[in-house]
Amino acid sequence: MRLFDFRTEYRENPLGLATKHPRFSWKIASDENDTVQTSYRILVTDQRGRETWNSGPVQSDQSILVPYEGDPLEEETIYRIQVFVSDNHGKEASIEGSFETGIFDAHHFVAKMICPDFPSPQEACPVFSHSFSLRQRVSRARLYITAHGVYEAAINGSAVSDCRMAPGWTNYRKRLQYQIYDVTNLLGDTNQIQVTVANGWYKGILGFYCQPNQYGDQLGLFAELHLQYENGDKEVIATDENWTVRTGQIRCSEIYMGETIDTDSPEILEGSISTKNFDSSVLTAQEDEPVRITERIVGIRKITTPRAESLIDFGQIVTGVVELHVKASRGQVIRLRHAEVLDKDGNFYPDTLRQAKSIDTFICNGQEQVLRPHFTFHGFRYICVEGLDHFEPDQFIACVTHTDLEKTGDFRCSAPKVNQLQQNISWSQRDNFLDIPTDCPQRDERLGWTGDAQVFSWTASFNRNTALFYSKWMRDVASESSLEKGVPHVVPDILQSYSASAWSDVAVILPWVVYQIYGDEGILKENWTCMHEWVDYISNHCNDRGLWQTGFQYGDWLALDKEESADRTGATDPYFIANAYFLYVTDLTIQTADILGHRDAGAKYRKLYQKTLLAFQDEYYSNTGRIVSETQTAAVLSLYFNLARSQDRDRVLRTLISNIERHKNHLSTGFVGTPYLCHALSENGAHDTAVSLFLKEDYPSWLYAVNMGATTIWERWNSIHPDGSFDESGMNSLNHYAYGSIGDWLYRKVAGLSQIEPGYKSFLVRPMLTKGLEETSLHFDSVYGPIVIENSCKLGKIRLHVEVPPNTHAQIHLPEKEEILKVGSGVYDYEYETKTDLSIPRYSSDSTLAELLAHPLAKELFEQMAPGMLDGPMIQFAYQMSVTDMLGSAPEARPLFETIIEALNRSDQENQS
Ligand code: RAM
Repeated sequence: MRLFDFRTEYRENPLGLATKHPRFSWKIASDENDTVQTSYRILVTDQRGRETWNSGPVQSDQSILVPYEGDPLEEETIYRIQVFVSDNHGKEASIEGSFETGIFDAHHFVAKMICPDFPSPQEACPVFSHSFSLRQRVSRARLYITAHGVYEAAINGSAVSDCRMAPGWTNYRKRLQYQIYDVTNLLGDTNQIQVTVANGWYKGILGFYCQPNQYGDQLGLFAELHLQYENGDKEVIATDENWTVRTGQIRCSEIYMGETIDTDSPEILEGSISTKNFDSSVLTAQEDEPVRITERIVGIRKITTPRAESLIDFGQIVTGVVELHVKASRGQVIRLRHAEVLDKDGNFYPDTLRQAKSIDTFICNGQEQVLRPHFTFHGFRYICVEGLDHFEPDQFIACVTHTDLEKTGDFRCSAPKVNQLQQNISWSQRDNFLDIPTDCPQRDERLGWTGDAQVFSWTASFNRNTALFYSKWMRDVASESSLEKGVPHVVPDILQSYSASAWSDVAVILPWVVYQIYGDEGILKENWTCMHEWVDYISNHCNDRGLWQTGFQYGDWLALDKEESADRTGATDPYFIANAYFLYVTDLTIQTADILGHRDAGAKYRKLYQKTLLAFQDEYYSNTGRIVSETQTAAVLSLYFNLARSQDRDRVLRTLISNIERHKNHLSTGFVGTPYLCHALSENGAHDTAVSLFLKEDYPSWLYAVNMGATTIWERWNSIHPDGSFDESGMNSLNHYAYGSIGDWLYRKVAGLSQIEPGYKSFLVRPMLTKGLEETSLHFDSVYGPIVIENSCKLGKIRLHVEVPPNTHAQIHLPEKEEILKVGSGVYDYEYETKTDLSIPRYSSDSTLAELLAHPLAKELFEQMAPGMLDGPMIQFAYQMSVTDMLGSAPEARPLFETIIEALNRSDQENQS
């Protein structure tokens, strides 16, 4: 037995920790099966070697999020943690880690928020600086720093970190994150600290109306350098009136609009420092992983468009900035414009960006230069290069930028297009997790739309570890929600619109998802007020029958079933959705009350649930089980949220299936129905229908976009039409993760992993055989360790490989078997015979005659069975027709075609085996 991956509050040996009871987690590896932790002991010592906590042996299998319960922690102190574990096989192991505390009480900061004053209004970014010398040798130096705006800091010319867009975006009125950097190695005897501050989200242009100054019209910097000298003395160097400020090379910078950097001879203006009132109680230590450049993609090709534009293609839609390597003449102006896509003629098409200009401008200095914008980001695959005559693709590097979350999950299968879809989902997540979960990264929006975040949260949390990211953002949500107004549509809230179902329901759903995936009860505790107040808000707005039927709703946003009316909310009654979600979040609130031990609240919400459910069933289902809105989404919510009366479930399922059939086996759902559509089918005995609509390749479907060359998830099912023209809606992002929520179904149903107990302490393994996917595999790094499920069903054999981490249990449902195997940790392999064939035959009645004839046996078969037919005078007109279309005018040929199709598929299969 061995312990690995020791974490404190999800981080490895964190710095600047501001929690007084940090929680410790570790993972267990073992060669023996059925390993369970039987006890642990935790020992914490401070930097002077003093023991601050000895938990003593604790008989417990808890190996995640064990809270510190020793002496009060001191500020700015390094602690060492040792964990000793015994297991049920009598084995012992230990692991150690450390953490360093920061500042617990923001009132201990002494710095002032300093502002730049220039003789005239300036667009150029202020560069603050301060020089200082050290009294003697420093043993430890920590920089605490934040800004009104976004900043980058350097000491003696070296960047203090690789973090970007710090301090991130929060509701600055109530919460402002500061960062903590170890800068010990950057210091010399005499030093200069320099900090550039740009508008960012604080003062920059934001929202559809491109409004500046959302939080204030004055940039600011707040920093403290905490020095510990080797002799034990301490010194604090803090921002105050003694700092200086001037303008620098960055002439202007806006998130939406782009940045201009003049490296030639910009006019440098000296300013003076003033201070502004600042309430330091809003300060909070960085709560999640920072934004970083996580990947660098070199330009893959140069394109000259029909309009003679010179472009670079990076082959992938990304979020970030482009770094240019160039030697141009002094004063030469190079402009990079950004776009996600080319139009159908192959020209540069920046229209999906709407008013976000996304233009970076560099003024060169005549030397070899590496130029990269600092305080902006764009969503793009292509750039248009202006002002440079000769260049090669490898001079341009797309720097992929997002919150640096650990990758935890992957789904792969034997169908390349589905793998591409999975990759597109993963890219849209990376591209939109930039400090907050955004709807899209490219246009004049990039906002924390709560509905988008909510529907994608399960999928996101399979793909990457979202625990800290969502915990941070939920604090933002809670900080802007109230019983009176409800929950905002976007967080941070710059729209001042509140309370729409499926969007505002984020208040309950997101903490629930984090709890389920990471077993973190802390997020439930922290959000309890916001969760139940949202339910109370709805309940306060219900009519006397107990239903919520007033106010604005987004309905089933962008559903196709009402496309003709240009109404974006779809055909499902928006109040059906509102009340369905009301019931769903009330149920989650009841479960949360039980977990947290709020018995009175539990009873109160149970009563509310019962009353609402009856009113809902009365209002929205007929006596014979017919739903008032016979849409896919209404049926899906009825089934998935378990709302229909039990005797009506069959009818609701039939409604769903016949609706799908009416759409020729296609979906018609929007943001609200899509995440659960395939789940509802698979859970109710209609997995084949789910699979058939999932694998559709024509519009509307997930694979339609894949076939159209998408590298991310589109906002609309028809963002790009088959002829390459665009949906003209003016709201047409090619990088919107909401429909990527299908990822959850791939993980949970197709690959077959669901948590039974939170954190996957126990879990269900139940891969569902899926026609068209002969092999599936899932890897998921749970908080207990890696879970693996690999399944194949081909050539008459089912094989299943399962890895169950120590200290967990699994229930394995083997495909096509009745019994449930209950297992402890270990590696399990199963192999048995099956008659099921998951391969999709190549030929069907959708094949064209030309496709049939491409098979080497086809001509011979036609000649044997219908001599002379292929020589007929009209036959060349039929080559591009599908078999179904041909049979329309010649039904008597059906047996002929059926026999030939079967023979060709059989021959394919024989060749394969
Ligand atoms: C759009 C956003 C988002 C959606 C809202 C309702 O502007 O892009 O995806 O949630 O509208």
